[in-house]
Amino acid sequence: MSSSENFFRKGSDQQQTTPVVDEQETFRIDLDTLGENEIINIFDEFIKEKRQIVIPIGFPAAGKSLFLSSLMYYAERNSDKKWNGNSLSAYPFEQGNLSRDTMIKYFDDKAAYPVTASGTLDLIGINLKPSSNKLPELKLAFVDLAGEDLRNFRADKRNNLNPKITAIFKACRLTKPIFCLITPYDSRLGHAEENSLFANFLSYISEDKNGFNPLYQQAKYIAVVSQWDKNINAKKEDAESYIKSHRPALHTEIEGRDKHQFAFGEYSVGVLEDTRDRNGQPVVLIRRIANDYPHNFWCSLYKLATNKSLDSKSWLAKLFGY
Ligand SMILES: Nc1nc2c(ncn2[C@@H]2O[C@H](COP(=O)(O)OP(=O)(O)OP(=O)(O)O)[C@@H](O)[C@H]2O)c(=O)[nH]1
Ligand SMILES: [Mg+2]
Repeated sequence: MSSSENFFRKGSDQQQTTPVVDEQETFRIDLDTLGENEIINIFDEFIKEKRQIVIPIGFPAAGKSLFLSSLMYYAERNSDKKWNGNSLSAYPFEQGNLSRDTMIKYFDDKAAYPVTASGTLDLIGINLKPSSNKLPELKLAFVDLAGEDLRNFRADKRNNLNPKITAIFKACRLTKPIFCLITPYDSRLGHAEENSLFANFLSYISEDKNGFNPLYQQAKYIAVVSQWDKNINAKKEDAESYIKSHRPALHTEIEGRDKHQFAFGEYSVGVLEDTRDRNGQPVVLIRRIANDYPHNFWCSLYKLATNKSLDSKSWLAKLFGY
C-alpha cells in the first residue's frame, strides 16, 4: 500500500421510496457550438479566478455522470455537512446549472441521469464554502464529457478524437486540473481494456508533441473504483488494491507521484435497479442514495485542491474521540 489515504469508506444510506420516472431531459452543451477560442477564454477565466477544474475520465457507462449527480445531490440536499455548495448560473455555467438541477431532480425521483450523448459536455460551476471561516472557499468547475468521446484517447482511435475535446485538455495545461479516473468495479469491457484506456490517456497528456506537456505533471489524480456496491468482497478489498491488481498501468503512473497529488477511493451512488420508463426505454432507478461516498469524496477533493482538511475535528473531539 502507498502512503496515500483512502477517503472512501462505506457507511449509512438514505431512505427508500417508490420512484416515479418521467421523460428524460438534458441541457448538455453541444461541443459543435463551442469555438476553440471560446474554450480557451473560458478556461483562462478559471485560471484568473483560481477555479479548480475537475474532469472525470472513464469509458462509457463507467458511472461518470451518476457519480457527478451523486456529488451534486449531496452538495444540495445534505444538511449535516460542514460546508455549503453554492451553484453558479452565470456564463459559462447557465446550461450546466440546468443540468445540475436535472441531476438533483432525478435523484429526488430516484432515477438516474440519462446516458451522455457523444459530442456534448456539462460544465458545472460550484463554490464550496466551509462553515469554518478558517478554511478557504474552493471554487470548482466540473467538466463532464461523454465516455464515447473519451475512448478515442486510445492510441488506435486518436484520429477520431473530437478537436474540441483536445482543445479542452490544451486549455487546461496552464492549470492544475484534477482528473477523476473512474473505472467501474465490474467493467463489461474487461480489465485489460479498462487498463489500456487509462494508460493511453495518461501517455497522451504527457506527450510533448500534443502541446500538453506540462499537463501530465501538473495535474492531480483521484482514482475512483465506481459501482463498488457490486463488489461482494468489499470488506476484504479496497480501491487501491483493486487498482493495483486490475489497472496496473494506472497504479504505476500515479503511485510514483507526490502523495499530495493523488488519492484512491471506492465509490457507489447507492443501490440501483434496472427498469423501463413509461415509453419502455431502459432507465436505472436508485433504490437507496449513498451518503458516505459523496461525503468522503468531497473531503478528498477539498484536501487535494487546498491541502486542508474539510472535516478536521476540534481538539475536544480528537481528545474524546467523537
Ligand atoms: N450498481 C451501480 N451501478 C452504477 C453506479 N454508477 C453507475 N452505475 C451503472 O452504470 C450506468 C452508467 O452510468 P453513467 O453515470 O451514465 O456512466 P457514464 O460514465 O456517464 O457513461 P457515458 O456518459 O456513456 O460516458 C448506470 O446507468 C448504472 O446502471 C453505481 O454506483 N452502482
Ligand atoms: Mg455520462
